[in-house]
Amino acid sequence: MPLIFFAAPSLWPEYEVALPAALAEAGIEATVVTEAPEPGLVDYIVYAPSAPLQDFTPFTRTKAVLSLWAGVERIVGNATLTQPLCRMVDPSLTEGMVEWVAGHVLRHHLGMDRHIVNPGHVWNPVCPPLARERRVTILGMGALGTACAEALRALNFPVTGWSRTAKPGCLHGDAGLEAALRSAAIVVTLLPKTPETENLLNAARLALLPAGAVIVNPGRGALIDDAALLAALDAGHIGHATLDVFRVEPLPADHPYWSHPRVTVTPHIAADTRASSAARVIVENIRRGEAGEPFINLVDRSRGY
Ligand code: NDP
Ligand code: OXD
Repeated sequence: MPLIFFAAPSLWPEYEVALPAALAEAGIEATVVTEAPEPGLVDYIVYAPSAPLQDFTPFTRTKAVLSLWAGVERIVGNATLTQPLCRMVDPSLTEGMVEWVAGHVLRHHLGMDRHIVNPGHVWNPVCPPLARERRVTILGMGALGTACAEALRALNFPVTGWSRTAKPGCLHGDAGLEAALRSAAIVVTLLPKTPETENLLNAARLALLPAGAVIVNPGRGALIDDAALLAALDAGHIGHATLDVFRVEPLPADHPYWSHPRVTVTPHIAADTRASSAARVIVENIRRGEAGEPFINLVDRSRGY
């Protein structure tokens, strides 16, 4: 019977029903513990960045570390973590991200703010263009970027995708990035944080965007050079930035993003990992581990995501 160490105590109240239920559904008998057990006996570790566990060396028998988060930048570089690391790819998380991205893209596309906040009661009949006339660029065409692209295309937005590797219908490389930015009315960043993506949207790249372009970032704060973004907003080159993720979270009270009139801050809520569906993803990997099948959602350490 596998021993599972649920190493994120603050999340246990959400998972204490969901995880046993998913194990029972899969017909897996397992012992789940939340207190640090004898490390040499642990088969699987369920992990979130809030977990105090940092040294994985003693977990000699552990078959996989299963992350409750999609982004693994806070654990992927841990030199003591030599066990397979799987990240969270979950239909409910994807669904949440699609809704958040579509909502914020539509807000900017339709100019909703003009009518929602209109203290002067100004009759200002500015009709938005059709979605088909507004190109959205998505940087990062993985699980989340691909689903967002599909939803936005269903609304008629022309979507340009950009990713690290070449794939059909998707740009890549520096020239691809330049083309993707030059044509974007709205940019959605859904990249992982890695050494290659840090400060990807720097002053030079922001300057490639057409004047008035909008940035929507539910990826990671470090993808954007904050000072360069603030300068581009102040210069009027960037029309608005809707930001869900930040270098420091919670965003410090004195951060200029809070008070900038053309920045919307949301508190890292774009896509939550929901216990009932995430537990099934975790359990599927435990099933695979026990059956000797390859894990899903395995992180490639050399790529960092
Ligand atoms: P995936 O790993 O499925 O996709 C990542 C995408 O980024 C891939 O298309 C990949 O390219 C691309 N990419 C990675 N590095 C580079 C690079 N150097 N240059 C160009 N493209 C690159 O991740 P997900 O879609 O599941 O998640 C994306 C990110 O979203 C997470 O890492 C996390 O940071 C964030 N997130 C935020 C949440 C929130 O609530 N705000 C919730 C969940 C996730 P390729 O396809 O070629 O590999
Ligand atoms: C995640 C996140 O990576 O919530 O899962 O940002």
